[in-house]
Amino acid sequence: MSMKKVVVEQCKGINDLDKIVLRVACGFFAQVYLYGGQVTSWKNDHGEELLFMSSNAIFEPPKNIRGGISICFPQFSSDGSLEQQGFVRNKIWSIDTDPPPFPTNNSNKAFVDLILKQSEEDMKTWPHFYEFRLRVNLSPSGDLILTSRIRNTNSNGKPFSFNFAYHTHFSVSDNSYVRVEGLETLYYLDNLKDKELFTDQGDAITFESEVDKIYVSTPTKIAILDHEKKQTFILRKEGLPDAVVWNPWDRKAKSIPDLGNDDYNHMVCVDAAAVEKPITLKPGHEWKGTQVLCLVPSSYCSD
Ligand code: TA6
Repeated sequence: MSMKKVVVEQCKGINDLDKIVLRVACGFFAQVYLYGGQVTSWKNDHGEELLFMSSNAIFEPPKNIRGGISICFPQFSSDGSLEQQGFVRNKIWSIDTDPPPFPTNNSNKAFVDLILKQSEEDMKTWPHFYEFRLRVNLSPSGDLILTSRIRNTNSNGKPFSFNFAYHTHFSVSDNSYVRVEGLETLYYLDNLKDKELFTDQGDAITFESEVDKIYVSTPTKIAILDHEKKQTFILRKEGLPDAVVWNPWDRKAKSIPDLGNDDYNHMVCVDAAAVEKPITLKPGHEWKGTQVLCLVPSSYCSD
């Protein structure tokens, strides 16, 4: 029997785009494209895909890849002057061959460090120097850990402010079996009602129509339960106070060319984010934001 081992290898993906494949001994797998620094796949030890990828996803710059985990920086949603979710998901990242020391427990070698710095083009719309280091890490038990470290390297003494999101598309059996726990009774900005502030007294979030809510000041742990698959995603976050919950539902889905018409039923976005209040960084300072995804069997799903 072949001993499964830790694998970190660079290879070619769709349209010959470079990607890094991570595999750990327990059989979990993940892959991240240098284009966008985007995780496009996370599979369990049975090879089942845990992240949603649009059936119409376009793997061709400058169009962002619709699915997996989009890195949204320096903007999220369409408030500011930049393109909707910022520009870093439309850039080719590099492998960081000289990362500053960043502790990882010594058994955990299935990771890759990517880096992106400002480009001439970006400077026209966002005139700041930055270093964005992204570590994609698959723990020995298969947890998917994304750590972003963003440093302001302006030499003109100017601080900069930004919004951020790990725009995470979970693959689900069918939205009628899905509920999100951990955000009950919290305040949220409703993107479908001019970002007005609301709160629901209900219990878990369920999906019967389009949902586009920015929950503010949320707990560090959120659960996404799939009753049909009898599994739960646990999302843990640090440095990211908000959580965005999005499902386009049928009508909006039809208006999104790179989203299959029926795809909305098999996806839910829950994004660890900093949206309500921008993060401000002084030159020389660094911000860190982490999202950890783990998969657990659902005790909730009693037969
Ligand atoms: O989830 C928040 C949101 O900004 C929604 O308003 C919707 O636009 C979604 O993200 C999709 O964004 P994307 O840029 O991935 O098409």
